[in-house]
Parts: sequence; C-alpha cells; structure tokens
Amino acid sequence: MAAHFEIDDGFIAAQNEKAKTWVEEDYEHLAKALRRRGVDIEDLVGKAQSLRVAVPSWGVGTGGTRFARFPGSGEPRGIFEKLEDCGTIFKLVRSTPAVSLHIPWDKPGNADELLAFAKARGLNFDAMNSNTFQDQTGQELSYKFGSLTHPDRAVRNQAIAHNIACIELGQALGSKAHTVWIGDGGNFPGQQHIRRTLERYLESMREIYSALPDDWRLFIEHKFYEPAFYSTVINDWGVSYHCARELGPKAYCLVDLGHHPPNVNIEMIVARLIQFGKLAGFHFNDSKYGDDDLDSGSIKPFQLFLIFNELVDAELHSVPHFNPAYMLDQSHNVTDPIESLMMSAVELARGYVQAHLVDREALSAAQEKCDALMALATLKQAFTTDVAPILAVARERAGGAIDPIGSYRASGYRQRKAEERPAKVGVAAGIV
Ligand code: LRH
Ligand code: MN
Repeated sequence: MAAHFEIDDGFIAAQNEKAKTWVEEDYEHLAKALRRRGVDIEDLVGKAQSLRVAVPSWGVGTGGTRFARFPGSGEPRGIFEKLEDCGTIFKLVRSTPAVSLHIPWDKPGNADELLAFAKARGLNFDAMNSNTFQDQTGQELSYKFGSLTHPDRAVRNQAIAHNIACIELGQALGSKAHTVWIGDGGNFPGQQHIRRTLERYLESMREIYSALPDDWRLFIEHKFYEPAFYSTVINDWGVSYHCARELGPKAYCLVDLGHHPPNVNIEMIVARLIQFGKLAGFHFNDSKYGDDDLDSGSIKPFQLFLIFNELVDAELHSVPHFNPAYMLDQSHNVTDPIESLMMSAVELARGYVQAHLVDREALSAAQEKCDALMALATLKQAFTTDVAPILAVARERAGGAIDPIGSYRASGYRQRKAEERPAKVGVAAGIV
C-alpha cells in the first residue's frame, strides 16, 4: 500500500506549543477553584485519561438518510482507509484506541493483515456488529420480512450462521463481544404474531449464544422503531432485559441513546440495567426526534451528564457485573466525520469528568433529607463546571492535541486524503 499521509507527533507537539500558555493559565485557575471544593484536579486528569471509547468503523465515512447521502472529500473507500482515519482520531484525542467493526461492510480479505494494520496505529477491535438488516449481493434468502425471527426457518438459519461467522472473525481480530441489532418487525397490525416472533428470536439467539467463546459477551441492542414502523421485535429495554436473562450470564443489554422515544428517561434505564447487572454498554449519539444519530452531547448535553452520573455512581460503589463498553454510533451527514467523532469523544470525557466532580456526600445527604433543590443544585454545580482545561491537559500529557479540531484542520489531513482517495461517482442514499 503506497505511503499515505499521516499527522506526526512532531506536528501535534508544535501545535500544542501555541496553546500551552492559555491552557496552563486556565488549568491553574480551575485547580484553585476545585481545591476550595476539596477536589484535586490531578485526580480528574487521571479520570479523563482512563476513559476508553470505541469508534464505529461505519462512522468515519459521511452518513446519509433515506433521501440522500452527500459524500465529503477524501472518503475512506474500505476498511484499511477507515482504520487510517480511526488512527488519526486516536492520535489527536488519545481516548479512542478501539474500533467497532460492522460485518460484512468491513469484512477483510485477510484478518491477520487487518489486525497488523490496526496494531501499527495503536488500535484494537471492540464489539463486532452483525448485519441482517440488508441483503448482500449473492445472498440466498432475503431479510425483507425479518432475519432471526423470520417465519421461514431457513432464513433464520442463514442469519444465525452470519452471526456465528462474525464471532469467529472477531476471535481472529481479538474482539471480546458481539452486538446483535435486528430491524425485525412489522409495518401493519396483524402482520406479525407478536409473541411467536419473540419466541423465534430467543430460539435463534440461543444458537448464537452457544457459539460464544467463554470470555465473550453478547450485546442485545433494542430500538423502538425503524426500519419497522408498527411493531419492532426488540423494541425496548424490558424485552432486551428479559432476553438477556433468558440467554444467560454472557448476555447483556446495549443502550443506543437514539433508540428511545423522545423524552424517555434514559439515565433511569441505565440505572435499572446497572442494578440488574445487565448493562452491556452504549452506542452514544444524540437525537431531537427519532434515531437521528447526531453527535453525542450536541442536543441534550445534560442528559449525557446524567447518564455518566449514574455510571460514575456505580463505578464508585463497585456495583457487581459493572463493566460497560463505551462506543459511539453516529451518522455524520453534514460535518467532517473525523471532526465529529473527535468532538463526540471529547463530550464523553467531559460528561465523565463532570460526573466525577459531583459532591456525592452532599447529594446523598440532600436525597436522604428530601431536599430536592439542593440535590439538583449539587448535580448542576458539577455540570456547570468548565472542565475543558482538564480534558486538554489529559490529551496533551497522553501525546494528543490540546485542540484536536484546530490541529486536524491545520494539518490539511482531509485535503491530503482527497488527493489520495479519488471520489466515487454516482448518487448515494442511506446511512453509509
Ligand atoms: C441501528 C444501529 C445499530 C447498527 C446500525 C448501524 O439503528 O444503531 O447499532 O448496527 O445502527
Ligand atoms: Mn446502534
């Protein structure tokens, strides 16, 4: 593969030099304010550096809707170029060493070659994702009317085999988890027998579960609608939880933030799944209406903070079976995907560090005294603390960029990729 342009550490260091003065000033100022609150800012830098987020391979290309997709310049044309871009994100923000693959979109010709390419960029592979919501060229049986719950046993078998193949590929790539999201459902009342389809789902998932290696986890991803518009088989956390319990100790419930009706209290669902020992982790994104897959923290940053508040509370109380996987799952239709993914990784770190700023003693005291206002004020104090200097110092000390977007734009990376990656012609639509 011809040499490709990459941002080097020297360039990042030179960019950081320009920003160093204001960061140190802001850091000192914040350190003093936090000291008054009995908080050691260095602890929070450690927390910021401990957060690990996986980038979706399907998120580094420009996304679209059913109406259209407007590809940007220098689009990655395959999994190796996607990993190049994931490597660039990791280089600049330092919190995203993992990539979540989607099969067959990212099916490599040679798994070892892909693993070596990833390792050379400090990357590893997080949860695998199967795809039985599209028909692939040459596929024998269609998923038009479902996959793991299709009335035809042969279609279910085809879908089961695909999931097992994803797990086998994941083993070769060092992944330790498999995410199953299916679009199965109906568009009209009566189209499906609601109880029978769930029975078929469990029957199929038991076969997938039995193919899991001992040290793997199976993530069930619920979604309240789309592509089905009347009934969706795995429509909410309750069904997902029931299935995870039915399947066994290696099955967990994955929370994609966009998969809930507007105004649902997602942090409460998170607290429940933590308490029930079945929280798999997250597909972080944000939304205003449907499964909009917008940048994390771009629409409801307070909700993102409240979700991290539940996660940090569980972490500090060492709740059993608490080992959530943090992944982004976004579609970047109008921004440079690399910039959006970097900004989103920063927003997750912001929510996580702010959640560690919550005075939990004061919060608990207010809760026990039914002092609702003081409880809210205690949370708001953390949420309204500008932790940007902590996040910048955490990145800089880890060899990343104080200003990831500024450094990325100054590097000319996108323009260089536009030269290296001739654009594909033709009209496009759909999320990838
Ligand atoms: C479904 C979903 C799922 C992925 C897909 C790309 O809406 O969130 O996690 O498989 O997006
Ligand atoms: Mn998702």
